[in-house]
Amino acid sequence: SYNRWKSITIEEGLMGFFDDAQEMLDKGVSMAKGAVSGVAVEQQGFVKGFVRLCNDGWDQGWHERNGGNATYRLTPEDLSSCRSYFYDTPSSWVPLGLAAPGMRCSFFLATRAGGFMRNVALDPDASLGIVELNAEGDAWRIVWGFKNGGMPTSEFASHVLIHEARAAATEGASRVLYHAHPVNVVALSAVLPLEARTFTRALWKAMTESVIAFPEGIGVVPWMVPGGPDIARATADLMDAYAACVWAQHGLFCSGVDFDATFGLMHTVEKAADIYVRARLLNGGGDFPNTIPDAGLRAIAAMYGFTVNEAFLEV
Ligand code: 2HA
Ligand code: ZN
Repeated sequence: SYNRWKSITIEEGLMGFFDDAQEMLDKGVSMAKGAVSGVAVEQQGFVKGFVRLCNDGWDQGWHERNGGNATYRLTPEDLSSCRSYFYDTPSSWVPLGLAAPGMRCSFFLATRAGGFMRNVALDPDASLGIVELNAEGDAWRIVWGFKNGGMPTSEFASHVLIHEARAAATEGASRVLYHAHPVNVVALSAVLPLEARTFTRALWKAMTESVIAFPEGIGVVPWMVPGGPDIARATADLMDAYAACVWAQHGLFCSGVDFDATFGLMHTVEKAADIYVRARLLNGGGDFPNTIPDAGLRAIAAMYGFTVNEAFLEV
């Protein structure tokens, strides 16, 4: 046949064996643990979406070294399709350092403390884990992943408290939290007054898409020590009102109903910051003459039928 001389790679040659072996392994796990879905945790849609977000963030240059972290709050359906793969014996309970009673008994997929975003796709069950919150919402334990000894991100307390705030603000719709270190947002925090209105107006007026992506504006937390309960409370207080919040001299926190919305928000805020920074540089560092007028921002909202935060517009 004409296929006779078709060349294949060594990997394609090996794949046949690999598929058979994988199928047997999967069956073994399912039978041993009584799986209902038969779809391993790594193959679940929400885990694939999470891994893709981490990898895309790395590709964007937002995650030097162990910079950045992410969490996803599981739905009841996610939980029932994964539960059979959870550890027979979870880790012991670890205090969260604060209480988020609104998040009691929730399960979160989380990046690993000290993990590098560039490695997540290579090794999801070591780079990621699923963590359960106790009935008081003040302690967690590992039920899946963090293979070879690991624990959730150093910002886990922030994540849980912000999830609580965002879930309350969105009637439970918000599920994804993503923290990154995008260069232009951090650079802007060196020169702009560290408050929500100034930051929001700079980004809204520099790029048309901004007001559509974050019509409520973005919050700004002044520089604080990361990883502790104080920055967690300060951020959660602001993200009551905003889906995104800048950490001065550090990075950006974004939330959303799914991975696309959350990644897209991070991307849009950073792109607007990039344009703003370039425009100031082109103009010798100062304010530049051509920006979207406030009436124009109102007109975009009217045309597309959303509400813009009037407190950040001039009358
Ligand atoms: O996960 O980005 O803020 C590492 C960090 C801490
Ligand atoms: Zn950080």
